[in-house]
Amino acid sequence: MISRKQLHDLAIFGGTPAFDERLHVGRPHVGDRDRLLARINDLIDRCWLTNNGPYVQEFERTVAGMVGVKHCIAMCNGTVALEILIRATVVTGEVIVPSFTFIATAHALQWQEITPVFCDVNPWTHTIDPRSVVAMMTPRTTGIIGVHLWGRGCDVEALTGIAQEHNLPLLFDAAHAFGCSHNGRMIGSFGTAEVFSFHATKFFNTFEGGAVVTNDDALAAKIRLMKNFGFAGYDNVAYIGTNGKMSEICAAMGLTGLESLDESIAINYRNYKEYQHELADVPGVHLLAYDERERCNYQYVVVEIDETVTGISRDKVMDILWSENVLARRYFYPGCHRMEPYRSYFPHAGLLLPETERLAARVLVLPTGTAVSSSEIRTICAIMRLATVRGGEITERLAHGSGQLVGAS
Ligand code: T4K
Repeated sequence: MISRKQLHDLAIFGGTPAFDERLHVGRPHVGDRDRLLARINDLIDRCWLTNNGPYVQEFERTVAGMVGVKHCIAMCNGTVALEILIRATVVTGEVIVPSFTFIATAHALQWQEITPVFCDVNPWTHTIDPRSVVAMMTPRTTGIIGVHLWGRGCDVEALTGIAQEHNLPLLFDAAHAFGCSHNGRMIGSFGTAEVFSFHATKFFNTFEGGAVVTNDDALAAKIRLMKNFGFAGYDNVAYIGTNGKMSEICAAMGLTGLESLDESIAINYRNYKEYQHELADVPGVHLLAYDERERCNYQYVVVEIDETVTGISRDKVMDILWSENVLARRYFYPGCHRMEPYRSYFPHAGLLLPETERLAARVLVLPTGTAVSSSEIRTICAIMRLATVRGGEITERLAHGSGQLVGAS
């Protein structure tokens, strides 16, 4: 293994990169390939490729059972699932949503000309801050969307109280939170309805995919119509709809992945513990903790770099990692409010979002999943340790042009 003890060992200063091949934050898990291929053969033999086929129905039943809800409506991706759910419940006005999330949460609103009003997050959990929700309310507020960021449950109880008091639908973007619980109850069963993403980069995937989960019978029926052009039967369109259907091959991937879900979580947990152990005593590097009393998928390994302690910015640490072929990501930089069109609509939004601004400058997501071994994690952590313990010196050398930036940031 390549040592990372001296500054000249770092690839950014001319050393050999620690990894020959790039390490990604989210390599897709495939599960048992033979089981998947058998299912694909079956669906080809059946000649039933989409439109509510048997695999999609089985997938929906299984997910609903796991989450403990009456309805799961599988979709082609998480973004379309969000759009359809929002259209089925909100329709107009302003919806309060955290800015510290993937851009899809905000776009799903704006796409339908509903205004996302950005609120701040709790600095410890990175999830929506209920006090900020209250502060952002106006007479035009028509809903609240909480995001269970990194798979950590929002303060569901406080949000439910606010939503009930103001008679608003409470939706959750649970894109990260499949297989996670909050206060012992599975995420997916809270609020009016919740949305999962099963994108390839998630610990559990259907290539592309997503779902709305809910206990509301009428809402589920409406969403089923909406994701299938509004068809209530042959030649009978009952509602405005779109094409949000999940295909059979995606459901085949999902059913296969569900069979190895525990194994995927165990690997993520092992990786998380390895990072926790290796980074515990690195000053200025804080690993986001998961509550181990809850069920958790440990999909994201999230660190915060405190530049006031390390003397090196998060972005420079990321450049160092990229030059070593570790493709760490600064999700969800710079915050939705600093992306278009929101940046132009609300140029001063950042003034009301101090925690979002702070996190956007500090957060770095590290590689995990089945494609990363324990020894690779130890090497990543050794790089992080060297980069941050000698951060001040590195910053100075880079300022004088002695490093080879790879253009990650
Ligand atoms: N709400 C939230 C809170 C979300 O985080 C997301 C999606 C959504 C809603 C919307 O759900 P979907 O409509 O996507 O179902 C990724 C994903 O595309 C996105 O699904 C995810 N969140 C977001 C957090 O991350 P990028 O920009 O990181 O994708 P990309 O292509 O850079 O891939 C990440 C890493 O994974 C790379 O290092 C390459 C590697 N990779 C990627 C793919 C696609 C692979 O190794 N194999 C692959 O097949 O967005």
